[in-house]
Order: sequence, then C-alpha cells, then structure tokens
Amino acid sequence: MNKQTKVWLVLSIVLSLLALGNACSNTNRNEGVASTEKSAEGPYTGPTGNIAGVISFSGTPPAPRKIDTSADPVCGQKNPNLTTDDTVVTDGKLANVFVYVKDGTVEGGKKVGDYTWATPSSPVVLDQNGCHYRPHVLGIQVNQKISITNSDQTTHNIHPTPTLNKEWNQTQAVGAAPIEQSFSKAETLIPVKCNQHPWMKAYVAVLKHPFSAVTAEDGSFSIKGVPPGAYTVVAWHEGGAAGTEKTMQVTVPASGSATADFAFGEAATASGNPSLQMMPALDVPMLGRH
Ligand SMILES: [Cu+2]
Repeated sequence: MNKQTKVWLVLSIVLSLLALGNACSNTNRNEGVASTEKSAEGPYTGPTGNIAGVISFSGTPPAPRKIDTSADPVCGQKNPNLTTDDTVVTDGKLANVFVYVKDGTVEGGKKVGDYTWATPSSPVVLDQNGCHYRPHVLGIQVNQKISITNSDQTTHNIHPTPTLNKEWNQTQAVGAAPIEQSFSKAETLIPVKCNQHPWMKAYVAVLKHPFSAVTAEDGSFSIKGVPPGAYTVVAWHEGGAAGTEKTMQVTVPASGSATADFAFGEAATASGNPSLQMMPALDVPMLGRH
C-alpha cells in the first residue's frame, strides 16, 4: 500500500464516521419533535432531583358509605362491600391526591414548558373491576394512550366529561377488547363516569410533562426526574363542586429531594378552587345517611 492510498483510506474512514454520527443525531432530533408538540428547547438533558411528600387529612374524615348496587346484581356479587372512595384516609393520611408541577423555571432560566417532554410509549391502564375504576385518580401525558379494560362480567360505559378535550362515551361489553383513547390537550382534571353505574367515578389529569404522582394509601407520593429549579406544585383532591387545590412553591436540587407536604381536611375543604371545572358531586341514590 503506497502512501497516497493510505491517506485516502484514513480519510474515507473518517468521513464515514462523521456521516454516521450525523445520522444518529438527526434521528434523535426527529424523535423528540415527533413525540410531542414543538418546543423551543428540545428535550431536557441535565441532572434531576425529586419532589416527595406526604398528604395528611386533619379532622374526622367522612366515613365510607355503602353503595347500593341492586341496579346491577353482578356488581354486588363480585364486590359485596362496595363503598364510596372520594375520601380515603388511613391513619390521618389521604390517598388519591393528584400532585403535579403546574409551572416553574428550570435552573438556567427556561420554563418547564419550554422543553419537549417525550410522550411515553406505554399506555396508562384504567381498569373497571368490581364496578369500580382502578386507579381512582391517574395522570397521563398529552397524546399518551389510555387503555381501558373491563374485568367485570357486566357491561360498562366509559364517559369522560372534559372541558377542553373532546367528550366521548363508549360501551364496553363483557370480554370486549381494551378501549384505547388519548387526550390531545392538557387538562386537569377530567371527570370520568360510567353511564351504567352512577357511583363509578375516576379522574384523569392530562399534562404536557411527566411530573405528577398520585398519593398512595399512606398519603405518600414521589415525583422523580425533575430538573433542578423553582416550581409551583399543586395538590388536588376531589370534593365539592370543583375539588380542592393546594399550592406550594418548591426548589428542587440538582440531586436529592424537595419536600412538599400538604394538609387537607375539614377546614381545607372550604377553600376549594372554583377555577377547576368539575362535574357536580354525584349523589348515589338510596345511600341513606349522607
Ligand atoms: Cu360501569
């Protein structure tokens, strides 16, 4: 191999590598743009911390009320002790609170909404089991799939009643395939009801980013992967005409956790935020004490 051939060989290898690198970065950029709405900043690629906390309930929580399922005996057979689940309190801690980053500034000065947050490819599952929605409250990203399943031996009719997104309702018979839907606009929170069973209620929050969580039975929640910055965190709980919203400012460190503990309760319920469009509280007939 003479000297000139060697030079050409090295040059062509270098050029091939450059082309390969270019192709890769093009692919990444396209995926980012395709997955969500266009944004100025593209995806966030820095360090991340967490927001974690516990939601407590002060005062005496309302006792769960037994649901009269006589309109559909299948529900009563599968779930003889069906009770309301609007306020689930265990040892003073409140479950089913939706906690999310409403707004904020990422370290460096960009708004959280300036970045592209990829839509997860896996769907969120909403199951109808024992004539209850499980989970009762869930978060989903814009255009992410929600897969609704029927685990009961009876027909359900899923009916979200959004304000910003398109309203729909769909019957799901016994053994029917999962219903796959999505929501194209951010909206907190969309009430979901069942046209067959008036006590069935769920709430779906649609966000442009992944920074949300629902409290567990022990009242705890954790929002992971949050860029360092200063945020407005909202805790939302159903009840009353519009639900109750609590707001807190938190500063997330580059590693580790910011704490966001909230308290709901008898006093807290009175300060519900009327800006949230919720469906009126649905009274279950024949409940007796209320
Ligand atoms: Cu139903």
